[in-house]
This record gives sequence, C-alpha cells and structure tokens, in this order.
Amino acid sequence: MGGGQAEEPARTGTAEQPTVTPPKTRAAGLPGVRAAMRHALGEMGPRRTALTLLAVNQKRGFDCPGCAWPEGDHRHRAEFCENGAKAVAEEATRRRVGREFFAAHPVADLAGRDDHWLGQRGRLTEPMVLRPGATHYEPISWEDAFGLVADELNALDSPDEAVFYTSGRTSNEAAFVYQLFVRAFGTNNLPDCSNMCHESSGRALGETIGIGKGSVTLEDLHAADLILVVGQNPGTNHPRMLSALERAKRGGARIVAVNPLPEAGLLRFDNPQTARGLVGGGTPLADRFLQIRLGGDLALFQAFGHALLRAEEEAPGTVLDRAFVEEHTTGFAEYAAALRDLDWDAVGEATGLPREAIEEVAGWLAASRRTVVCWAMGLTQHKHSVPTIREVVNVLLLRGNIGRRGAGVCPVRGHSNVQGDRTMGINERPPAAFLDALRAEFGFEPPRAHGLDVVEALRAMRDGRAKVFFAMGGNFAAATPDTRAAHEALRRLRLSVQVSTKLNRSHTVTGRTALILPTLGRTERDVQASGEQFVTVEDSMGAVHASRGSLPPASPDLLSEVAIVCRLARRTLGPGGAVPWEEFAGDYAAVRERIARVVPGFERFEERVREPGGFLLPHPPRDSRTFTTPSGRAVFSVNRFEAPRVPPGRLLLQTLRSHDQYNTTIYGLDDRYRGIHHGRRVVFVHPDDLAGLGIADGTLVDLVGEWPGQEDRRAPGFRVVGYPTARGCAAAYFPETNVLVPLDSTAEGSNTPTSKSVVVRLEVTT
Ligand SMILES: Nc1nc2c(c(=O)[nH]1)N[C@H]1C(S)=C(S)[C@@H](COP(=O)(O)OP(=O)(O)OC[C@H]3O[C@@H](n4cnc5c(=O)[nH]c(N)nc54)[C@H](O)[C@@H]3O)O[C@H]1N2
Ligand SMILES: Nc1nc2c(c(=O)[nH]1)N[C@H]1C(S)=C(S)[C@@H](COP(=O)(O)OP(=O)(O)OC[C@H]3O[C@@H](n4cnc5c(=O)[nH]c(N)nc54)[C@H](O)[C@@H]3O)O[C@H]1N2
Ligand SMILES: [Mo]
Repeated sequence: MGGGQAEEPARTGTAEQPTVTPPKTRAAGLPGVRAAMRHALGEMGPRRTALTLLAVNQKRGFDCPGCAWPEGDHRHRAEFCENGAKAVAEEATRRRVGREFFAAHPVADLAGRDDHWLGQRGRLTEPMVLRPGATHYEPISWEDAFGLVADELNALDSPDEAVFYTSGRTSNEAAFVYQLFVRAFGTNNLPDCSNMCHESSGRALGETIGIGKGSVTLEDLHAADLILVVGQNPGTNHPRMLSALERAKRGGARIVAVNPLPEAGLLRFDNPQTARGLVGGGTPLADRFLQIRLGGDLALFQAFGHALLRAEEEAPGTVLDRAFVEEHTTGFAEYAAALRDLDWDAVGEATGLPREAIEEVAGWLAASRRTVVCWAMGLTQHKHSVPTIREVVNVLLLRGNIGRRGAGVCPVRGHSNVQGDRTMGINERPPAAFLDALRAEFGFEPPRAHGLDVVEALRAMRDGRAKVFFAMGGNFAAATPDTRAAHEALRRLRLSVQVSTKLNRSHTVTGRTALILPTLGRTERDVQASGEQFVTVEDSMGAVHASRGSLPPASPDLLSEVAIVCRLARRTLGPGGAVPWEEFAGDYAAVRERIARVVPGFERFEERVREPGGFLLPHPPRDSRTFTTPSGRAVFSVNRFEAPRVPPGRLLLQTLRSHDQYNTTIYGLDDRYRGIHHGRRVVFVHPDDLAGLGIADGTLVDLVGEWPGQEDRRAPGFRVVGYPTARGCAAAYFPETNVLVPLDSTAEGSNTPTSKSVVVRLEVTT
C-alpha cells in the first residue's frame, strides 16, 4: 500500500485565501466572550443560548461536551469558556438534516464538500441507509436498521471480523453497555480515539506508576509551586485550565511553558470570569517559555534529570527525596548511572535550547516542593512518546513529586469522557481482572485475545480481515492518519455504521452498505421507560459526576446511545441470555448498579453520583503512594536518547488544532490567536527557515511527505506563513494534513500515529 500521488479532493480552506495578521500574545478576555456569544446566538438564537450556556457544568446541568477539564467546587454562574460555548452551540443548533436533505444531495455531492460545510448543515434527525450501489441515502426504520446490522454481524465467519470504534464523548452508561454487547458478541475489537490521543500517556504511566491516569486534582494544581505545561495549547483546547493556572500563579507558583509555538494563552491570560480580566491587564502566565524543537522533550527531561542528579552530588541530601526514592521506587541506581554523563551538544541539537535556559529551570525544579507536569498531544504523538513520558515521571520521582499535595503528573485529556470510556472497559487490551468481573456478573465467557487498535483496525479493513465497522460517535474517516489509505480501507467494508449527532466525512466514505444512526446529545433531555434519565462522565482528574440535558431532542426520532446499543444487542444476540438489555435501556440506574459491581471504585455508585459534584475515583499513587506495578514500587526507567531526524532541506511538521475547530468539526475559518482569518490551508514556518529555503511568506506550496519505500504523500495548496515557531519545525492544521501521516509511522509502545512529527518538503506550486 502506498500513499497516492494524486491530489486529495478539495477540502476546507482551498476556496478561500486566508488573511494573516500578527499573532496574539494573550488569550480570552472580552474578545473571547464576544466570539462565544456571536457563535452561540448564530446557531441557537437567544432563548436556547440562555438555556444551554447557563446549564453548562452546573451541578444540576450537563457536562460540557468541549473538553475533559474538571469543574472544581466553586463554580461560576457561567462556567464555560469560548470554545465550550462553541461546542454546545454546535450540538444545540437549530438547523436540521432530514430526509429531504439526503434526497437533494447525492453522496457524491456530499463527498465533494468540505468538513466545515458538512458540519454546518445541522443535526441528523432520522436513521438513513445507503444501499449497495445507491447514489443517495434513504430513510430506514430503527427496527430495520438494527435488523440489517444484526444480520451482517451474525453472517461473519468470526466476531473478530467486526470492529467497534468509540469516540470519547460517550457516557459511562453507554460505554459500559457497548463494551458488554461487543464482548458478549465475542470480540475485543474496541479501538477508540485514545489510540490516536493519550495512549502513550496511559502506557508510560501504567508501566511506571501502575495506573494510566493523572495523579493530581484541581486543588493540587492550585497548590503547586511549579507547573510545567508541556506540549499543550490550553488557551484553545482547555481554556478553563487557564483559570487554574492563574490561581496557582496568584498563590506564588512559577509556570514554565515548553512548546515550539508561543501559544497565546500560555503567555498571558485575561480571565473573562473576573472584572480584572474583562477590563484588561490580565495575568502574565508563563515565567519561562522554553521554545523547544518538535520531539525534543525526551532530551529536555533527561537534561533536567541529569542536572538534578548533579546538584545532589554537589550538595548531598539537599535535592533528592531520598526517603521517597528508597521506600517507594525501583531502578534509581541504573537511572542515575545512565544519566551521569550527558551529551549537552546532542541535547542542544534535539531541543534547540541553550544550556543555561535548561539549567535555570532545572534549578527551579530542585527548589520546588510541589511540582506538577501537565501535557497533551505535543508529548503523545511522536515515535518516542512513551519513553518521553517515562522521562517526565523520572524527573518527578527524584523529588518525591507523586502522591504529595500540590504535585504530580497531569496528562490533560481531550474528549469530555474519553477517560471514563476506558474505565468502563472500552479497551482493545482489557485487563484480565476486568474480564473476570464481567464473567462473574453476567455469566458469559468474554473473549480473552487482545483486539485491534485504530491503526491495526485500518490494516485489517485494508486486508479484508475486518468487514463490518461500527462507530459510536467520532469521525473515523477524517481523524485517522494516512487519509488515502484509510479511505481505501473503509471502502472495502461490507457495512459501515455511524452513530452520530452531526453529518461528517465518515458518512461519505463508507462500506458497500452504510447506516447513519442519529443520537441524542449531552444538551438534550433523555426520557426512557422509567422516566427522565441522567448519565455520568469522568473528567481528566478522575472525578465522576452526573450530566443532565435540558433541551428537547433535536428530533422525535432520535434514540439515546444506551437505547441504540441495547436494542442492537437484543436483536443481534437474540432473546434470553444473561443481560437484561430492555431493563438497561429503560432505566440507566440499572446499568449503574452493574457498573458498581464490575468496576473498582464505583461502589455505591448511584448514591454517590447523586451527591452534588459527584465523587473522586481512587488513584493509589495519589491517595497513598501505593504503586500497583509488579514490584509494588514506582519505576525509574532508563531510556535511549532519541530525537527526530530531519534530512537537509526538509522540515518537521506538526499537525494541530486551530482555535475554531473541535478535532474534525470545523466551527469557523479563523485561528484568532495565531492571526489567521478566513482560511485553514496555511503552514507556519520560521522566517529564517523560509529564507534558507528561498521561499517567500505568502507563497502557495504543496506539503509533500516522505516515507521510506513508499510514494510521496501530498497535501496541496497551503499558504506559507512566516511565524515564530522553533527552527526546523512547521505546523499546519489537521485533518487537512492527515493525508501526510503514514499509517506505519506510529509511537513505539502505544501505536499512536506520529501526528506531531511528519517529515515534509515544501514544493512551490507554479
Ligand atoms: N476547542 C477545542 N478543544 C479541544 C479540542 C479541539 O479540537 N478544540 N480537542 C480535544 C482533544 S481530543 C484533545 S486530545 C485536546 C488536545 O489539546 P492539545 O494537545 O493542546 O492540542 P493540539 O492542537 O494538538 O496542540 C498541541 C500543542 O503541543 C505543541 N507541541 C507539538 N509538538 C510538540 C513537541 O514535540 N514538544 C512540545 N513541548 N510541544 C509540542 C503544539 O505547538 C501545540 O501547542 O484538546 C481537547 N480540547
Ligand atoms: N493529524 C492529526 N490527527 C489527529 C489528531 C492530531 O492532533 N493530528 N488528534 C487525534 C485525537 S487527539 C483525537 S481524540 C481524534 C478524534 O477523533 P474522533 O473522536 O473520531 O473525532 P471527532 O472530530 O471528535 O468526532 C466528531 C463527530 O462526533 C459526532 N458526535 C459529536 N457528539 C456526539 C455524541 O454525543 N454522540 C455521538 N454518537 N456522536 C457525537 C459528530 O457526528 C461529529 O461529527 O483525532 C485524532 N487525529
Ligand atoms: Mo484527543
């Protein structure tokens, strides 16, 4: 399989020539509030705007579908941010996509539209089917749709020929019944968006501290005296995190931003929730900005570790937390030996940072009593992401910064319930104990063999080993790497099924038969046999709480995700069996009762989740410095020095989010903080690199990706923007650039696509 030479069809931004203004140095404040309101009013009108935005993240409201940042105890009356407001408006829009729409637009027409246009059509309203050879989607009843899927599933030679994807918005209740159905059907093929997201964090943390989740609460962040924000752009992707950083800062914390880009929110923040933030001034957030090269973080954290070890040698007993290291860790001696000598030239080359800057921050680490390291996709989407995150853990372990108030690891999760979905068993590699608990509770033998992750699933489709694809949310065709290969793989399927709220690319790139099953969103009331339901979610810090929608459903023909799964399960598996699917669909409390018995930490689930604010899941390292690794201790690891290699004349490209998108959902065509307006096909490159390449700012180029042994991959028609990124590095938005990420280029140990390091050359188009 090779990347094609031919051009991708027109996508977002090709029609518009973007305009470029200087990047902003501060985030939020009044412009943020204005942008949020304009967007919300446009989509929802004044009444729905008031109804929804005032209920976001309130104790009796719904969980913001924007991101997984926790809410905290002291909620503002309006606990939302500009981008949360956009996420809500996107779902609560008044626009609708019904059967007339599908009759008017053949699939070929939809396939030629860009992602922004597709998303702007509105909410899906009834089940639709695309029959083999048909040009249009047509309506289908729910019963017939379930029958169609059940027949295809039951006709497979093996349950492992089906793949069941999940995007991270799915509630705990829906996720639990979904994995239960899939395992009762007989496979662990449960890939999810984590496989493209924080999988590297889960793996590295699981190996080193025994649990693949962050170890801090919001209160820890507030109490920290040093916070490193590494490979993350909170001003756009987790705006409410800026309030927490501001609070820590007011308490005296130092903040260090490690990023190839000078992201607005990290440098200065105007808090729109406080009068001070609205009238200006704002808080300068980062005390130091380490403008690192892409993929240089492993080298940086090895250098931090080396500097701490050196400082301890010079003044024994003053730097390391010896008691912690001796009592709670293993592997320290090997780690210290491996970092005794450090090649500072190699570190300089990998990071692009002067030694003094690294040593200064190392000095802060040595002096800090309570350090938190936060990170997101800048650390997880590289070939050496897993060892990089292990090095982050090494540095924290040296001074006992795990399981202490105000200190710890903080992987900042993406989708609002991506962490909860894993906890509920959406996992292609389920732990044996989880399967044992399922067997004990439901009396069937769950499959034991590991299933397929996202990249493996694509290969299985490509090779004809997977024939049915079912997606609980998300946009698999657009979010996955290697667009051309991914689309070829999806087109080989017998059946593809999308449970969706909005139209997207995955409805246009389908198997021989395709189904769209429209579902309720977070903002909507969910009424079942036993009455009005609520669902639950888990945030990035392991807090579980209820979410209740308040709007009437977008259409009377929508089913909840729980109802869809239960009815499909009943139809596929037949009547009888140990799982009371009807009861589950009629009363989500019955699902929670089972979760309480199967998933550790959910004892008395129903009672505790009904308390205002919910409850915190146990986290052994955080709670009691208990490490559930094989040795019972936290693990120091020795990792090979590694950094990306870029051949001369090439740049290393990261694919990232603009301020106006939610993953593959494009809200608008601006990236305000970075100064981009009315377009998305831009590539950010350092002016000196442009000079070296002999390419002027404003030139139109193709981005051409190279991968050994394969044809070049090409993303055509990007406007070059001279931008203060780290030297040798470039940046452009996904999903337009996913075509450039080779399917076989994944992180070692987590198989996550390397979306943040793609070797490209710029070809000027004539
Ligand atoms: N509004 C909005 N909110 C979102 C999302 C959204 O699309 N829109 N997506 C959600 C999801 S699923 C996720 S996973 C999160 C994503 O949140 P982020 O991880 O913040 O998202 P990205 O845009 O991918 O930004 C990556 C950041 O890491 C930096 N970076 C890239 N490579 C490196 C590196 O090698 N080293 C270092 N130190 N930095 C690097 C980039 O310059 C950029 O600032 O946000 C969630 N929240
Ligand atoms: N090149 C590159 N690729 C990337 C990334 C990158 O940084 N660079 N980031 C990766 C990351 S971190 C992630 S998480 C993935 C995201 O991958 P996905 O989660 O698959 O993609 P999304 O764009 O978040 O999915 C949006 C769709 O979800 C549906 N939806 C929204 N709300 C609901 C709901 O409540 N229920 C249901 N059933 N459907 C709903 C809508 O139809 C919408 O079109 O992309 C990954 N891909
Ligand atoms: Mo993500």
